[in-house]
Amino acid sequence: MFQNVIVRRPCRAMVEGITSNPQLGKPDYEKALQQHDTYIEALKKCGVNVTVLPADERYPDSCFVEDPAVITRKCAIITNPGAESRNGEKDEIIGAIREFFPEDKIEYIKAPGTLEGGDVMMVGDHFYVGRSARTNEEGIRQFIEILNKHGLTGSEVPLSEVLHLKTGVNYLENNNMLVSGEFVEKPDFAKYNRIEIPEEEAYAANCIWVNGTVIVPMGFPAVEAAVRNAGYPVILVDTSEYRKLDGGLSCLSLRF
Ligand code: CIR
Repeated sequence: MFQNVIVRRPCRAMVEGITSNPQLGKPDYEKALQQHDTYIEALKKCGVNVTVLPADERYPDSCFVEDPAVITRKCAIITNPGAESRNGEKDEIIGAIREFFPEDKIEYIKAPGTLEGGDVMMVGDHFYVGRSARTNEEGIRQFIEILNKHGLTGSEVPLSEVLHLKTGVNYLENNNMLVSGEFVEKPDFAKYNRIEIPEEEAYAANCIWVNGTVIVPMGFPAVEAAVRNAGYPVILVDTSEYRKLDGGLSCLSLRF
């Protein structure tokens, strides 16, 4: 169960955020704020306390708080984001982490290691880590060493197509996993009950389980139906403005 969630309000500079999909257009800031409100409401309905950090205009992508930190049951890990324009976000998330973790439970990924939280998927006490354009071999080595120190385990999953691991695969607890694209056939995930996402709805592989409920992006009927069929209550949240920056539901929060 999760008790807490940390989010950060999107900033006006988000229109300059990194994107691999410029053809979707720039995000509409007012709409993004409304969608963020709805996202926070959905989380609250799932019974978590939500800490809302203020917008930070220096970092266009800073609403995607999942990337500068990873929070486990045992410790918090401040990452070292591989995207240069985002790297400084790690220094801005520490204050919020310190509200919940003592100093000896806060760990750091250090250069030359890079790692972004979007590449980390938690399955109980095991963490899958995507080796991506943002997360390198040394970052993964440090991360797994930290996990082991705290009695947790981790393993590397090479990526070839997607930005982050959780762009294409997400764990819904109870052995259920949403998989799309390159993750459908990965042996790493063969032991799970894989719910395969049709290619045209691949964006919606990024759903989040929060205390029994699954939050699903709005506008992806096949994924919504599949998640309901798996037995979960569903809350839909429109994330259209975040999608324009390659961001989804998981990217917008730290859940612990
Ligand atoms: C980026 O490229 O870093 C942002 N525009 C999107 C980050 C998405 N975060 C995530 O998947 N965890």
